[in-house]
Amino acid sequence: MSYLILSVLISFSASAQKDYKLWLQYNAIVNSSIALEYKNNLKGIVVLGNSETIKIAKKELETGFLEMLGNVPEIKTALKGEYNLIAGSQSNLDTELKNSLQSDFQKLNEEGFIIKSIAVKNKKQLIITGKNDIAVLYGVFNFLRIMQTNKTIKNLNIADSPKTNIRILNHWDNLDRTIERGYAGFSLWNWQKLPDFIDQRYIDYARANASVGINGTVLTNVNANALILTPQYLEKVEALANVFRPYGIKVYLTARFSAPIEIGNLKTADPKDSEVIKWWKNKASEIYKRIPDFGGFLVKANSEGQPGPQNYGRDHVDGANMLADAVAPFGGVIMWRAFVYSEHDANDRAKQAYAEFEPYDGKFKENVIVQVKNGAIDFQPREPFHPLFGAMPKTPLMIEFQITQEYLGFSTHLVFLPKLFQEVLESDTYKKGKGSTVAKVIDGTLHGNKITGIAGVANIGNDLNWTGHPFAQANWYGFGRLAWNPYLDSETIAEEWLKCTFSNDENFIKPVKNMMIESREAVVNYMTPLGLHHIMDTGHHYGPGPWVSNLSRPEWNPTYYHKADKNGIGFDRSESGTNAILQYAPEVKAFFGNLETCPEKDLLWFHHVSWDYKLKNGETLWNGMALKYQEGVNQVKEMQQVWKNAEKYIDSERFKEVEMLLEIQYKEAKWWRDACLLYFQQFSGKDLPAGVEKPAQALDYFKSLKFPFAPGNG
Ligand code: BDP
Repeated sequence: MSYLILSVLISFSASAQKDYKLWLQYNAIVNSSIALEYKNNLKGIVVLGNSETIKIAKKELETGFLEMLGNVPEIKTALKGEYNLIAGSQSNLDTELKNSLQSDFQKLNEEGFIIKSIAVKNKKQLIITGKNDIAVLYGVFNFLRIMQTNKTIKNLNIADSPKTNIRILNHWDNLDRTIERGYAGFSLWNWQKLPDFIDQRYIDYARANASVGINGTVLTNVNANALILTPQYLEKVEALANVFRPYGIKVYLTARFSAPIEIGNLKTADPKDSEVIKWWKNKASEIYKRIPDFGGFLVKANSEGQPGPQNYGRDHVDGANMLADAVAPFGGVIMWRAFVYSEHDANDRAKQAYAEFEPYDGKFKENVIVQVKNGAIDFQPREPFHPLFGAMPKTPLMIEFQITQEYLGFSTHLVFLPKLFQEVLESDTYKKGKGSTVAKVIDGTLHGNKITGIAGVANIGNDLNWTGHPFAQANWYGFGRLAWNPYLDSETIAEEWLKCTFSNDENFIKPVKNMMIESREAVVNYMTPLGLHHIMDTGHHYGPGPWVSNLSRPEWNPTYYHKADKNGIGFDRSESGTNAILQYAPEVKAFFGNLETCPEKDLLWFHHVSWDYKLKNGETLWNGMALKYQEGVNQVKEMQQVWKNAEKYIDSERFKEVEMLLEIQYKEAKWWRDACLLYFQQFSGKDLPAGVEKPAQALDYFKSLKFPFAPGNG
């Protein structure tokens, strides 16, 4: 273990150390034949190059070997003998090596790596390389994951490049260190002590991100504060950028559109005003002087009260392009969010972003990428894919997932999100015929876009375990893995993560992996089954609130979304309703629009159906819905059992943490079931079917619950 990391961890208890180390546990390898294989085939380490990044790669290898195998192979300064692990970039390899790897290098992009068993002058070696040192670092982390997951290294032949360019965390961190929708403590960024005090956490954060290939971070909340753009703060941002750079991580900031007024003393922020244009140009060059590899800006404009170009009679294209011009000379990008909807628009909220943005296709500058949430409403436990995917062929679109669990039980509920992410990425938009998946839209292969990206709203705070729930670490990890390769299977991700985080024992892996995979459907079942959505309590979104109907903005009320009445329940977005389905390709429209073909998991998203509507299994809608709520509760009970059985395979501290959290999750799942069923029962007028437990309290009790201090709500 590196001295720096060791020194920060030494004061922690053993459990905190494990929690803190995330998926980089580097547990000693207990499988003796695998350990022997590694020892016999890796007798020396040759690291080529001398950059900060290469030093990190070297240290990581040393740490990995020491912890997993008990000793570090001989560190060599030149290639001598055989059975060496060689790590270095293309330009640092000798001609023979370079030539023998020529065709492999051709397969790689700038960040891709090669891990390959080769023979040099008839001597066996294992090489980790890429076109630059960051690629080598990615290769080293990948190699260490091979060791962590106890895979054989015989005949390794990997050439792996990330499929997206911008793989980025969006921190919704405020300058006072509160985190909007954050459930894992306060912000990591200690603005008061920066730039002079470099918290070890910044380094460990960068290391964790690099280990899964995340290469960007937006430090500040999309509901932005202009102060971050003042010299006083930029100096601090610069210090963070300096820490992150050797790990391949670029820093981005959110730009408050009205900053020219607030910190620039201008009278307007009109994107067509020459003073405003000049102000942003100067601001950009000021930033790039400090941070030459600054990534660019993320902008939330004219959304939920944020200022934007529309305040001046301009549109999103005007705003985005003006900022794009300011950062273009320095290679920066503008990530412009399409999360827009308005209380003055009587249209179905699910239709508004498409209606506004689709006509802008082809009008943005080259260095603008439009950031679209995975679904048309707002990070629900389940949403059909956003209709904008595939609908703007001439505009790069990046997808925005929420890793922090605003609508999925905060950091108390165990929910494995890669399952959700995968469902969206695999969805077929049909915009260019069958197989036009969301993954192909965002990796640029469908429309040939130059810039591509995936963003995840971070679930990270200064809790000892980073993410509040030990299993929420898997969502950070899984986001990174999917950002690198949006075609990865969530089961593979779960398995990797479990092995790297807890144990390689199959008796542990199998049931716990299944538990993770099932956990997503469990939360859908006990919160919003059959296509229900946005029925969380208001503001903080903690717990159920299907009864809320008194908010000033209609589309903030849960009653707007479920539309329960005596006749039935669900939001009619079919042709007979808001016709939101028209925003999808004809094949998808037909599929969702027809009750026969609409998947039941999305039923109430697209249709208003009667309480007696017959589900495919023969149950009435009311009975089927009640049984789904019960199933969700039962699934959590089963998760508890699986976890109990896992006790002997892991450390008692993390076992206990998860055990306690699952108990809360079980209680809250029952709360959701009881509150929602009692509320909807007022409309259905029907008894609960056999098999559904009777509520423990009356509806008024659930309605009376108030949580003024629920976290993450500003
Ligand atoms: C909603 C959150 C809100 C965010 C907003 C956004 O409730 O806190 O500011 O999304 O994405 O989910 O801009």
